[in-house]
Amino acid sequence: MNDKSKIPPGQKQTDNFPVLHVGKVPEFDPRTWYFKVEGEVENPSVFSYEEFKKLDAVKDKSDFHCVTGFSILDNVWEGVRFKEIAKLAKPTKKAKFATIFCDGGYTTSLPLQDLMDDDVLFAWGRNGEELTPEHGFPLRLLVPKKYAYKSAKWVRGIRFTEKQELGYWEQRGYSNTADPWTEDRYP
Ligand SMILES: Nc1nc2c(c(=O)[nH]1)N[C@H]1C(S)=C(S)[C@@H](COP(=O)(O)O)O[C@H]1N2
Ligand SMILES: [Mo]
Repeated sequence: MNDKSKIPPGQKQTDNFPVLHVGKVPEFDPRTWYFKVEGEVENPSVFSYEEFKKLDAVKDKSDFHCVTGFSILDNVWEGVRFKEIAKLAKPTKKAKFATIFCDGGYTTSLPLQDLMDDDVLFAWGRNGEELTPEHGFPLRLLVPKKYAYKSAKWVRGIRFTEKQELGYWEQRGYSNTADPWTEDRYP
């Protein structure tokens, strides 16, 4: 479906799902995989794969905008909301940002305010199917309101912080606000 009102300026809609990342797709072993929550929280924790999959999951439809210019509308993601994990972790009063870290060293970070939105998910499924490894299986972040370099693949944990730690692309000159509607591509 073509819905021009949902395509931000300078973007083109695509119906396929391009694969884009730096480095190689990491190996996944459900017996050794874990998800770590650390930093400015009252309850630091480590979830096994089995434990993570038992958290309250939701389905949420949202759009995906890559800074290189493609947009994919109406993806139905399945996973756990960021705010569900924050509820368990209990960020301290000092916590204002979170860094999402991934297998292979990729990172991104956002103000907690943005991450607490209902559409921010740690997802394992899209449109009724399990994500492929290339698209981030077993777990990727989705931050639909931001350019997709904030939607980190192969996520292994969250670090709540008082000050923002710039992410991989943000350190390399991409906009830290990353708002597709105002074309925050570069600073
Ligand atoms: N771990 C990791 N996550 C990543 C990236 C990456 O290089 N490494 N690239 C980002 C960028 S720039 C984009 S556009 C999307 C692409 O996601 P896709 O390959 O599922 O389309 O992943 C994001 N997440
Ligand atoms: Mo991207």
